[in-house]
Amino acid sequence: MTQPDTGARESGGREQGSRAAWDAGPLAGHTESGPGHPQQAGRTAGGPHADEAGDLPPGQYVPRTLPVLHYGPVPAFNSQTWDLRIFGATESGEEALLSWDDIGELPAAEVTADFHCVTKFTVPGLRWSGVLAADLLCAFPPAATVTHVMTWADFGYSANVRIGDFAAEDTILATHCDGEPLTPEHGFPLRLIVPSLYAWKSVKWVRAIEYMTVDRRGFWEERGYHNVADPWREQRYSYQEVDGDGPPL
Ligand SMILES: Nc1nc2c(c(=O)[nH]1)N[C@H]1C(S)=C(S)[C@@H](COP(=O)(O)O)O[C@H]1N2
Ligand SMILES: [Mo]
Repeated sequence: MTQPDTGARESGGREQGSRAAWDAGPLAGHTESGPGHPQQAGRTAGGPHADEAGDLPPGQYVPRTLPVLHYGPVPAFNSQTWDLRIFGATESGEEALLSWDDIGELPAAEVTADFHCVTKFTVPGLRWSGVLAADLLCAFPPAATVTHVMTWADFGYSANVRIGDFAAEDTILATHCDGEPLTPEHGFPLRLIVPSLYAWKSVKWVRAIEYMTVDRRGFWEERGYHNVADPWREQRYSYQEVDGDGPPL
């Protein structure tokens, strides 16, 4: 069940077939990894993590293992050339360009949260460490007029969130998950985690943060997925949007 675009594999007998990644939505490149992916060992539905989930958002279930989901290839990392660009409506009017070493200078923090994919799996109780988005906002302040933040990844993937969701106390730019450095397929070296929103907003391989004074749709938000994406309100698709949820499609 290899998908030509990513080489991703889907186990469990559900055929993704030759559906274009486009049509597959945030399920594109879906791999439910099985044995041979040691970072996922022990994360079973009947295990302790399931109990930590408590209430799940409507329509969600706890899967057997933590799937790997993304559109396109996994980027290579070079600590010498990697950078994080903070641009758009900054308070100072200047862009910032952070090196990998600069990231290590920012205050460290930890967040434990459930991870809700719009394809209906929830992975309970993941422990992310890195830099709180709120601390990044303090270190690199946006202009007072900023309403939304676009997070950009390698190869052009992007996701927009409201400034309030970005600044939320549990939104983190993660370098580690459950005490281990992120694996390449889960977003090494740096990924955004927005626990309050569906996981397509949790951009892997982050390379730029754009402060916006007007909302703009990201990759999946342009392709039929809800602009806001609150799992507790089951905001899955753009046809569910009401006035004020997002810019016109
Ligand atoms: N750069 C990038 N980040 C991404 C995606 C992607 O295609 N590209 N897919 C998103 C989706 S739809 C999900 S469900 C999660 C999956 O994260 P995981 O692979 O670590 O489980 O990553 C999100 N972040
Ligand atoms: Mo997803």
